[in-house]
Amino acid sequence: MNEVAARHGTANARDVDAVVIGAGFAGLYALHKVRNDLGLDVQAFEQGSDVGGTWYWNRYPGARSDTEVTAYCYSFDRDLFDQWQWSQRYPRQPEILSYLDMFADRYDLRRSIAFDTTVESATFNEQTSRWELRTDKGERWTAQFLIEGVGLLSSVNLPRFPGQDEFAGQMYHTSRWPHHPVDFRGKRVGVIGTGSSGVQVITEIAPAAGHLTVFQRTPQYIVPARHGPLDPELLAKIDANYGEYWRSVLTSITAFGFDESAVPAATASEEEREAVFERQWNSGGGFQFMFATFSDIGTSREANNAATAFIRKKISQIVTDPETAAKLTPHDLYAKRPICCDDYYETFNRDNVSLVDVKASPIIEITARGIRTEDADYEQDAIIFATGFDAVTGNYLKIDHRGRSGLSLRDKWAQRPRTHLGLMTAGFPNMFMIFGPMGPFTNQPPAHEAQVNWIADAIRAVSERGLHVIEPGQDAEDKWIVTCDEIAYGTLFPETNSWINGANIPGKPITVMFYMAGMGAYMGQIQEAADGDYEDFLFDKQPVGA
Ligand code: N01
Repeated sequence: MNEVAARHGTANARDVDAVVIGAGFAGLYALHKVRNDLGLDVQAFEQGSDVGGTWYWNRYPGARSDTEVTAYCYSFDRDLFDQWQWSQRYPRQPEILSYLDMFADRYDLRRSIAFDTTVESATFNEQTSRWELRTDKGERWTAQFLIEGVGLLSSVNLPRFPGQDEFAGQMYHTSRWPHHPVDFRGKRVGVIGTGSSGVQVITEIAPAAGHLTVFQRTPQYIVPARHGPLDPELLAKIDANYGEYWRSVLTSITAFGFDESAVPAATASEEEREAVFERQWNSGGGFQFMFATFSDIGTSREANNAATAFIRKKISQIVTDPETAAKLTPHDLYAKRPICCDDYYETFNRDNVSLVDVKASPIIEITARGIRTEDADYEQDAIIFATGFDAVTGNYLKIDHRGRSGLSLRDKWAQRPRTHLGLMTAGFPNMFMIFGPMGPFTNQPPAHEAQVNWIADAIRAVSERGLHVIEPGQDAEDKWIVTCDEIAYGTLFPETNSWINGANIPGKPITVMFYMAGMGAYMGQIQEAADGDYEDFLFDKQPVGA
């Protein structure tokens, strides 16, 4: 028995080269990359009972991608891209889950994944330079490399209202939806929350529900998605020039695969602006409305005002009851993660749908019979929480990470999360994050691939040098934080509160959590870090006697 292992309680631990946490889009690709391409011995852990991550958990009615699916998939395997036939422009959750199922089978990934398993702690042992992990099953593992794809939007935010446990009906959270169909026909259903999840579930169940009451705290700008079949012309274009398509995704701002505008709104006349917004409204897409119309909606107050005035006008035209229209109309900036959904405002013209403004009259308790606000009681048979996530940092901080000298990640990130390139954090050697804080604010699958490729190259660089450990220098991390802050404060996003800056979770630090300069610029940054021979990083050899 290794003395060090005995001292650290890892005598019965199983040793692997790398551990991957998470089996969603990011974790599956990481597992494939480091096990099948690099040839490492890898163990993956996943809390769910199967693969899928976000798409495993978010099974609520109406759940679907709002990214054009040609950019919401893996790019590295051209045959896979050609063989998999997506049915729609924005596929529904079951279709995306089937895709990830198929991906896991195609690369024989399941045999390396322990499902229904939560990693509770990860401790870096400085004597062995290995991570020691403990799972909720009481198992212990050690690994040289730790790769975490734990999900940007995965840690559930379930507010606690007084009396919640007394409710006699059914309660659901969109992100922990049962695996069996839920029948809302004829039922009185209350939905709390009107973000991306809320608007999808609201529009989907409204036709079936007996009565649907929407409890809205903050109105949002919601543009149509325009669901429909995939555009054959787009497919033909990608087919003819596959490499060029993905290069354009990776050099764009959003990585969504659409043509982004280079035209500032101020260069267009009011009539031209109207025409551009109208065209986009009719062709659909939330990120498209923000980034394909004009180049500066997210950075110029005037451009932003033009966009919001257009959407406000649409709300007033669509919603027939002026009081409901007024409640649905936002007056703040359009600077949150954009939302798109078909028939959202139209849904409030239905006789069986009503809207309650819970900012004006807050929810004070949940009773056995329903939801009580300051002004009224709303009896419900079912309540759906569409209240989102402790985003970006939530799942990282659930794991008790201890880096060098026992440094706790929770302590290190107490004021704000700190990383270098969204990939690593100083003092936590060989620990890689996929979509960690201060990563790019973009469509995720292409960014996951880019980050995992970078991680695989970094692991290769460690072994090619005959060394054992890589970690970011403190200076590099400090500079990255300043860079992220400067870029974010050059946009309008910090001026609104949402999960993007942590403001949706009471007590969470409100701070910049993304690199907001876009995918192309981010690719430049991570390539520079590797091409510059990792000069921002520290390497170390394996301790003698380990
Ligand atoms: O969560 P959210 P989400 N009392 O945080 C309200 C991705 N996603 O799950 O705005 C009353 O956006 C809260 O109100 P307010 C996507 O990136 C993508 O909808 O804080 N209300 C808000 O209305 C998205 O941005 C898709 O005042 C409370 C809502 O709950 C991200 O996930 C689909 C409350 C939460 O909205 C998060 O979206 C779904 C309380 N105590 C999700 N607490 C696609 O289409 C919270 N709220 C791809």
